[in-house]
Amino acid sequence: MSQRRKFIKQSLMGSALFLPGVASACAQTAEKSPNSGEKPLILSTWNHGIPANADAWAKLKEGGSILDAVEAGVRNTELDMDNLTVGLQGLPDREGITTLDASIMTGDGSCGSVAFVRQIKHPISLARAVMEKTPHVMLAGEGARQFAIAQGFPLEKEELSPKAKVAYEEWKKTSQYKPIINIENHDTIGMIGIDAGGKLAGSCTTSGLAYKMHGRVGDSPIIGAGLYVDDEVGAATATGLGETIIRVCGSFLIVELMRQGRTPQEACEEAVRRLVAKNKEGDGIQAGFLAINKYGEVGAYAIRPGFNYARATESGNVLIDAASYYSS
Ligand code: SD4
Repeated sequence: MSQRRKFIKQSLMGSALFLPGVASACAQTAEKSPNSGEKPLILSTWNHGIPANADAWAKLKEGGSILDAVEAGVRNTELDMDNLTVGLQGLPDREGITTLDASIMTGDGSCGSVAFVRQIKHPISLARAVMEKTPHVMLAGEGARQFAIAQGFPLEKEELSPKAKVAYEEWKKTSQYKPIINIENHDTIGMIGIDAGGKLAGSCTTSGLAYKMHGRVGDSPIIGAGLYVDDEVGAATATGLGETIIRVCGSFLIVELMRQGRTPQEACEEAVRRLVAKNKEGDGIQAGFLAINKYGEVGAYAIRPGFNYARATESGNVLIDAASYYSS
């Protein structure tokens, strides 16, 4: 068993919430309760969120800011060779080139992102550099790569990871362009966190849709789609078929619904309803949202079953199944 898998297993076994049914039930009731929030709190998408949360938590505990924490957390996933949807080991586009998208944001409105970037191992740190060292929010493609070089980021050799290479060779046999996402292929990490004092930050990083058109950019680097954070209200992040999330400005929508008084859970559910109504992609699609409000209450909801998230607080780091719009 790999270290990562072992860690996940241990984390689950150490928790009272490790039975999926129990976990969902607890999440449901806890999320509806107005006084259930816990701070600090780190949430992230999918089961690789467990080790990512652990790194984010460690960063907070050693005195890092919530921004440092959400950057450190997803850097873990960017190096995870088993994850084919994040980092340079991710599945390539149709041309066989892996291109990455990432964004980072803090609750005061500061944000940075990179899109369609190549050869950079930690696009989340490049997104942070865009936020902190340029007057811009977003850099894309060759410009992002040039900026990375200027900032001293090492340029990695452009070659597919062993697992991605096998998968790409297999895909090329039919070259079928069918953007199924999050049923067979998922794993983007979106992370949102709140510190003990109520400051919020979030991060999101992905290699995007497998076998996408060269140049395709998803929701993850788009502020308001894949990620949105506002200290006055809360934060949200998204995973799933980016086109569907961009159409409803998913993360911004959730934060605005919370601003109008919805709980994080109600806001995520409304965003999924909106997404289903506005998208004609048909049956096979998946997208999921995670949200927290400034009190540390949590929401999570997806189009269909299978979406889970990791939640780290002082009481542990646990994996929770999200509820969904469709039952299958
Ligand atoms: C994208 N939202 O590029 C990303 C993909 C994803 O889990 O979330 N995969 O559309």
